[in-house]
Formats: sequence, C-alpha cells, structure tokens
Amino acid sequence: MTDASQSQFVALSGGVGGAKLALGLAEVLAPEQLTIVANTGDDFEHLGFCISPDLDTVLYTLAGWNNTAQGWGQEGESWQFLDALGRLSGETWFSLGDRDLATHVVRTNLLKQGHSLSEVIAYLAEKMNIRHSVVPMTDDRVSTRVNLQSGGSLSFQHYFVRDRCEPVVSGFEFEGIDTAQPSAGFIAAVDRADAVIVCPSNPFVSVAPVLSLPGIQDQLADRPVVVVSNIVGGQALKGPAAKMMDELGMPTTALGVARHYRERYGELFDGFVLDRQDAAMEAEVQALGYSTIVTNTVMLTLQDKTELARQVLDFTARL
Ligand code: FO1
Repeated sequence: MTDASQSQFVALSGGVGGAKLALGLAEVLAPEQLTIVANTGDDFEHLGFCISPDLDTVLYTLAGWNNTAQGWGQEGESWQFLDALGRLSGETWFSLGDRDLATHVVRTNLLKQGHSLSEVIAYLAEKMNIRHSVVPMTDDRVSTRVNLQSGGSLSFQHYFVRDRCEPVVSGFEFEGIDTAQPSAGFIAAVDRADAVIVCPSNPFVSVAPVLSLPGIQDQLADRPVVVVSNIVGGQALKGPAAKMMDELGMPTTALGVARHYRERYGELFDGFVLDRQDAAMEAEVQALGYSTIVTNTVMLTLQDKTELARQVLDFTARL
C-alpha cells in the first residue's frame, strides 16, 4: 500500500476554476508531492509582451496575489498604464493592470534572453514564494484558434476577451501542437505520479491543448486519472464552456462533459467527480465506465477548496 504522505500528484489546470482546486491541493499536499501543469494555449504576444494567462492565474492564486472578484490578474490592481495607453489611442481591449504588467515585462525579458518558459515560471514562482511546482504544459509555442460557425477563425484572446465569447463556435485548433514537446517538468511529474487530477477547467480550450501534446495520452494511460466536472447544475461556474457545449450540439450537463471526455479520449479517465447538484446523473456517468464520487465542487471559500482537494485525493487512492 502507498503511504499517502509520500504519494505524488499532477494537477492539470486552465485558469480560474483549475487554479482554485490547485490551491486546495497545495494546501493539503507537501511541495514535493504536487506539480501543477497549466495550459499555455491561451498564451499570446500583445503590445510586445509575452502573456501567459493561465500560468499567471495559477501563480497569483497560489501566491495569494489573485484578484478574486475578476478571476484573472492581481488584487489591488491599478490601471494607469491602460488609461495612458487609451489616451494615445493604443489597443486597450486586453486589460493589462500596472502590477500585472511587471510580470509580463519580467517574462518577456527573460524569454528574450533565451530562458525557457519553464525557467521563467520557476523564477516567478520563487519570487512569489510559491513552494509547489508550477510548470507550463510546453516550452514551445502553441496557440489556440477558435473556429466559427460563420466561417473563419479567431485567435483565442480575440474570441475570449475582445469579442466577449459572442461568436458561435464550431471547433478548436491548437496551432503548433504537432511539433510541440511536453515540458520536461510535465513529463517528469507524470512519470513519478501516483495519480493525475484534471481540474474543473474548460474541456475544449484548457484541458484539450494539454492532452493534445504528442505522447501525453500514452504517458497518462497507466496512471489513475480523475476529472472534476467543470459543469455544475447545467452551468459553467466561470467562462464560456456551457455556451461552447451548446453551440457544439452537446447537452450542457456534467453527463455531457463525461460523455465528451469518453468520446475524445477513450478510457483515459478513470474517475469522474460530480457536484451534489448533479447527483441524479451519477448512474449514467458510471454507465460510461467511470468510477464516481459526488461532493461539493463549488469552491467559494478556502475550506471548499481544501475539502474538495481532500475528497479528490481520497478518490484517487481508491481507484
Ligand atoms: N480576461 C478578460 O475577460 N478581460 C481582460 O481584459 C483580460 C486581461 C488579462 C490580462 C492578463 C491575464 O493574465 C489575463 C487576462 N484575462 C482577461 C484573462 C485571460 O484572457 C484568460 O485567457 C482567461 O481567463 C481564460 O483562461
């Protein structure tokens, strides 16, 4: 039997929802037991800065620097730079706060000097006194594109922020994914992992880029993998996941998420975590071949996050 205090875990995360569970896991696991791998498909270059939204959301959340009301960016933010930029008729559709800007300046300079994104994130994490490992899914450039039912496609941030997720989607592509390599930190963490936790993140634009990296699904295949539903009571707690599911012709339910993961990744996921509001779907999720637990997955307080983390960790031990 494995000693739970020695077990190793990998958490796959997108932005806000994923970072909440990542924080819960970091509260209950020692630094050497947890690696958080963040999606980089949302990354882009803007105004000359290299921006990594999901990595920054995870870092700020673990550091206690995050803006909880907004979901992204830093607490106590000011917007002098953005205001000044607007006065000069610069591009202001993507809100870069003054504090947040410092992160982008540091990252951009270090990348320009030849450091990898993994090195930059480790450096930023150290400056933020984060003791758990946070790694990008890849050090290579992968860019999510959103295909539209009206024809054509948009870069992710143009779809998400500039166009407020209004265009109707028909699918997603991850430019650069075929030649991207999972980061060394990601590969090593999965290698030693006793279990992998897929946080409650968007299946199409947060989880899919991570799992589309060459070789990753094969590497995960012999590990217990548990996914926490990102849809609760028919709604995404944050972001456009429910709207996307609807536009792609899927039922916007936890069962719809469970079915999507089965159709896309076969037997890769062993366990599925449902919220109490969706308890009535448990039997149908089990009929898809998942082990299940039903618990509170709505993480409003730190206690909600740590309690869900404990439940998920106990669940992985039973698989
Ligand atoms: N999300 C928004 O909805 N509006 C913004 O203006 C915005 C700015 C922004 C700046 C830095 C950063 O790291 C994230 C930012 N986000 C913003 C969130 C971002 O677009 C993420 O990709 C989403 O949170 C999806 O995970």
